[in-house]
Amino acid sequence: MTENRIYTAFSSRIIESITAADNIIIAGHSNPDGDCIFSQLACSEILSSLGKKTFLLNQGPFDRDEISAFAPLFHSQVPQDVIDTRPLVIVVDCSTIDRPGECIKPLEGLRMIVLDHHSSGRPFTDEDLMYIRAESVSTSLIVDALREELGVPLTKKTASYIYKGFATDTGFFHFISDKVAGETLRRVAALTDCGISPYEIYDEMHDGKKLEYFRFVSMLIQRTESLCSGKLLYTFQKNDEETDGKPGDDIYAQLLQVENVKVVLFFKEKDGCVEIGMRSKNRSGVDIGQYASTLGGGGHRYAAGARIEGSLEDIIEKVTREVSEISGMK
Ligand SMILES: [Mn+2]
Repeated sequence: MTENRIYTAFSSRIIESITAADNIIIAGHSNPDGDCIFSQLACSEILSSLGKKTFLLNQGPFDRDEISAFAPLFHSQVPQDVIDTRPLVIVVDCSTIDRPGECIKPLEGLRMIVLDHHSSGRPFTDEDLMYIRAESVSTSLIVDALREELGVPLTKKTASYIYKGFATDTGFFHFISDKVAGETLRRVAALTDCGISPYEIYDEMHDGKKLEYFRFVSMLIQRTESLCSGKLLYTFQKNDEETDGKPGDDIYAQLLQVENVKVVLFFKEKDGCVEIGMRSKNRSGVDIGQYASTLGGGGHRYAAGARIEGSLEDIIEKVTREVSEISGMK
């Protein structure tokens, strides 16, 4: 057996807190993605099998196709009678206390465990209640490591959730650095040994999009601007331009293949704010997560986001100027 480098042991306080708890709230970030939702669902399956009563907390919106069907399983706030039981709280895929949104506020003061893989953030619980592994490609694989440590066998349903979280954050086996590939894929192989079908899961998570959606994506790609001799590409979506689905992932997937590109930015105007999705290319030398944190956002080395107030034009000007000043972009 090859050594476990990423998923080293959980602290005894984490294990003891879970063992002792009867009621457990599992919270994730607002505007959730597949890794967040499927990590929450997997965590709930695992803890339920130990006889725990779980409560899934996520304020949504569940507007991504691959997660929308699961919305009815989640609550957007915690009723007082649940808080009164002094439940344990497990927060997944969040690097700061504000990521879950308003719904987490009434839970401050309860014991919180944090399971996360973001490289930047601000700690919001005791050190020995945090299990943060920036090298883990998804939070769902951290949940899988917790399952293993708790001695809970994999079921097909749990394996499917963990795989979906993994697939979301790696862009289906794309974003996996050499350093962690072996340990990561051995864990994924154990999931497929449970009888899940990678092919079916891919189709389940992608099929059913409207042709109109792809016409919209192509319009956004059409208006892409190229800066820094093609090293920086960006496009934008205005307030009055609506579409079903989230074009970001399809835009990054295409534009990151353009020759010489190092960074792709996607600006989305929304309610007086601008959401900025940022991706940098593997081996580009650009840590876009580090830059996102200077805007109050967060993420990973190659994938990050931020949300700032201001006009679309001003923010495009500021962010493209600052990104082009990052070393290696000129
Ligand atoms: Mn994640």
